[in-house]
Amino acid sequence: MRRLMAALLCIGFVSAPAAADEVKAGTITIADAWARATPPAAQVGGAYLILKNAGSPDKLVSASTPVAERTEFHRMSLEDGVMKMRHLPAIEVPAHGTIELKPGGTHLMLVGLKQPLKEGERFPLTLRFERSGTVELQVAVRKMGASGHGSH
Ligand SMILES: [Cu+2]
Repeated sequence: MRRLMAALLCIGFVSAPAAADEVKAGTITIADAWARATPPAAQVGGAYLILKNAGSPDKLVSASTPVAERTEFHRMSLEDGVMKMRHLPAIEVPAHGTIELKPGGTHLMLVGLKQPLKEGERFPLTLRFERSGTVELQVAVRKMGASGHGSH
């Protein structure tokens, strides 16, 4: 298993800093998938993307990547002046709606990072939708920003 993971990492990481392409799964288009570069000892990282649905209501029910032990859905929101993070069981994508996962909002949380996310690299991410099925895409790693996952 460990060897398989290592092989996946080797295939997944290529030096291609260009913007991630759009990928389709059923009625869903996934665009602009990116993750924030992490410091060397980081255990978690945030990943973001845009989901556009051209059809019936759907749900993102799971996500996984070889670079982390698991991928969770989180939502950050300001409540009574305090930033709170909630764990979501799934991310709803309304009919003919667009959902933007972004820093400070709903995001994918890569938990148990197996290596730092380095600017300019890419890694594979698999998304599974309730109706639209499963799709693998590449996530572009961008530089560490000022606003981020401070509350983790
Ligand atoms: Cu989070």
